[in-house]
Amino acid sequence: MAYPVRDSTSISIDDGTVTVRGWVQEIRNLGGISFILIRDRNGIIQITAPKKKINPDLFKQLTSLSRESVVSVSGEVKTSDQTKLGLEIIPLSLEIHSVAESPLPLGVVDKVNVEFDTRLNHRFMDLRKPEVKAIFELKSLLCKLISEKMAELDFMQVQTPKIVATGAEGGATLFPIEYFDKKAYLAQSPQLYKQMLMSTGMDRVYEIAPAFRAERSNTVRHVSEFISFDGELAWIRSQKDVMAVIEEVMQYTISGIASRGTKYLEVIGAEVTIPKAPYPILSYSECLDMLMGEGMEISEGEDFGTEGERLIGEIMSLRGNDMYWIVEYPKAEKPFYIMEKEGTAFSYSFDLDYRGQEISSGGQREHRYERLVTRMKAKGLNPESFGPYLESFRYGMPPHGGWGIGVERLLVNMLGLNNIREAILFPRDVHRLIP
Ligand code: AMO
Repeated sequence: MAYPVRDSTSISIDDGTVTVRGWVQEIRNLGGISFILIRDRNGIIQITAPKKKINPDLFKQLTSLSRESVVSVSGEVKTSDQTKLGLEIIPLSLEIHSVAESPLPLGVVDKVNVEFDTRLNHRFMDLRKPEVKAIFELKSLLCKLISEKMAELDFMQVQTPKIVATGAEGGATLFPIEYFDKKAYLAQSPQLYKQMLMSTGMDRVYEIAPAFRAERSNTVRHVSEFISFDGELAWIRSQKDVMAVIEEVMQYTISGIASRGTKYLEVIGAEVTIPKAPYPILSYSECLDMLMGEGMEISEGEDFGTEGERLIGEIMSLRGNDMYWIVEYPKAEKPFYIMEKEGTAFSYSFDLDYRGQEISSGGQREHRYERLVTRMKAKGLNPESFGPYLESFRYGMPPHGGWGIGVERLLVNMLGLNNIREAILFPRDVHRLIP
């Protein structure tokens, strides 16, 4: 064909006529001529219907369509300097697949500001907006980029159970479920399983899967269900080996979004900057000093909290760093599976922060059985409830470490969105279980 056609599955060409399939976005009736805009996943195309030149029945049908109805229109393609795409379609026939009721619960093109809750209540409609859909095109690309890089680094993709008998990240955020006659939970993280895999010889694994947290905190960064990108690798010499992998994956994915996601970034109006690498490494104590210097009331051993993280982010951004590590957290602050730095109050753990928000945490694990049990007990946990996990440490476990990255937090900070829910198709939080 001589004319340009969008790379789309909803357009087909047959003997010089083209058929477009999509949603009726808008109808402009100018009396002698009508314009109908049809939208599909890739964009919008204009149907130009001159009253005198087309079948009167067809004209009537076309101009009385309700907005958001789903149709197929066949016609002749003409180049046009009046449309963005540079072409328009003169209709020959119309097939109506589904008539949309009116009024619509939510406008797709209306410029009026709608409450986010209203948007989420009618999410299927909200997702028809190109700028909303683009976020999910980019999320899909992000997961693809992660998988590309992880495969290149020889990581196996794995799937671990999401129905579990024991939590790994503290009892407070566990969702109990009914599991036949047993008590079970939704997995907070694949932590115990990815570590168990280290004892099998699968020495580099990763997973991109849902994680569940009964988070009571109603914030723009916490949800009850998020996608966690987890990695675990054996034979590490220190946590630095883990950090090096993450840094490589982050640079690859962020650059990939910037170069391969341009089409969607333009729709959102977002610009992605590639963080300066290597990422600076700050110690917990350094961060504490920074915060005290800013007048924040915080004492040794305390978590920085949202406000503390934000302040550190501001300072780091003035230094030109969007992405930075925070290491040497007090061992009391970190989970039982993290290795202690012997003879100190610290641990071999890290957080990765992106523009003032923690997007990842991880570290070197305690792979020595006796010490692991001691650490569990010190944290008030009962080793018996971790039986199958602990068993894998008793018959040969290599040194290892890993991380968990919140995929939505990564994306939201990359795109400059202000609520994690913007990056979740159907978010779940304290107040939201539907749609
Ligand atoms: P952590 O609990 O820090 O570590 O979680 C890892 C990352 O997951 C994301 N995240 C969340 N995102 C949205 N809503 C939530 N409620 C939420 N909770 C966590 C964050 C966070 O940095 N097992 C360890 C990781 C490891 O050591 O391998 C863990 O889960 O981006």
